[in-house]
Amino acid sequence: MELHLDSISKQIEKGKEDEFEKSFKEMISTLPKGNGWGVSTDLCQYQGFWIHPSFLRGVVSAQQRFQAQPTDIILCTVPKAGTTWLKSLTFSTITRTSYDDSTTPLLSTVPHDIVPFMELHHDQFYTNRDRGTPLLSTHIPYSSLPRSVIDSGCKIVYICRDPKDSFVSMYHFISRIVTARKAQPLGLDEAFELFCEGQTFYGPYWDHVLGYWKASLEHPGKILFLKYEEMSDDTVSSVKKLAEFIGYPFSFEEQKNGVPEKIVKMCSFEELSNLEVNKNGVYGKPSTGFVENKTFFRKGKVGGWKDCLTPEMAARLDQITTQKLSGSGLSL
Ligand code: PAP
Repeated sequence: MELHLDSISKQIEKGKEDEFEKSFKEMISTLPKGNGWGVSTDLCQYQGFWIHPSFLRGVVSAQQRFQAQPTDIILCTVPKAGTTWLKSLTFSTITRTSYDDSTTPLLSTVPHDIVPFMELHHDQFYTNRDRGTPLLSTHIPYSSLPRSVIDSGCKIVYICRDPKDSFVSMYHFISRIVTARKAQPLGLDEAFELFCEGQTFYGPYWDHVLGYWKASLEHPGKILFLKYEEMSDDTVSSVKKLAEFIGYPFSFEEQKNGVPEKIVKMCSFEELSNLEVNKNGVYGKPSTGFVENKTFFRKGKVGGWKDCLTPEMAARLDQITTQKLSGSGLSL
């Protein structure tokens, strides 16, 4: 009898999946298409942002089915602004009484596999969500977040970065992926033009940042807004602030024993990028393709754009940034 019920519920699930797939395909065919930077398919413009179709499936699925819990902590990031770092720091902060620097799962698992990514692991979230830690991550823009994320009152941590560094990071990341797939990557000038026009992964960059910035001003207790540059400048203070915000503050005793400093060291670019798993492992799924873990660790520097952009390019991006952020109270 139980077996019979099991097979009926599997059929119902399969029916729902087929229905979702059909309506998703219909919807996607109506969306404006944009340059996909040499990655197999075009980007789709969905609710004002340019998204790769394989991630868009996850965005739509999450919008329809993801149920946030009030205890969730969602790491929201604009791509190439410090997701890998933020995942490592937050995971280590939350699990610090279970693991230390010699036992942490970060030693053998890429940070992206430690904190699930909503767009990629959406199928786990509405049925059999792993409740091991309350952490999830996403690049979904604020205005497109699943309704339950807003309604549940769960905490959101957002990180952004100087668009010049994010652009350069994205350009190298995509070039490495495209080259690994034996295809032709975009030239720097072409990629730069697309980025300036807003046609980048989850772009326009500035709209993504402004969405979370404005929301953080409206709901300061719910959204913590971080900048990569400030984290680099004083990582220990940033981690203490993060810990406090997510409800895992460091005790006086822990601070005296240098626990925040140990977490910062363990999650530093130097430590993580030298781990075997991050030098030789791969991340992804057959449906979206695989990426070498080492592509998430390039230079990890503030101002690294100077090696890649001309002064004219930098001035142009700065000018767009100033214009877009004007009156918002935010500077990047
Ligand atoms: P994602 O959006 O694809 O997840 P994300 O982790 O946000 O990528 O950004 C990657 C950048 O963070 C890389 O920057 P770069 O290209 O300018 O070097 C990467 O080097 C940097 N990064 C990764 N890990 C760390 C870390 N532990 N500390 C500081 N920066 C890091």
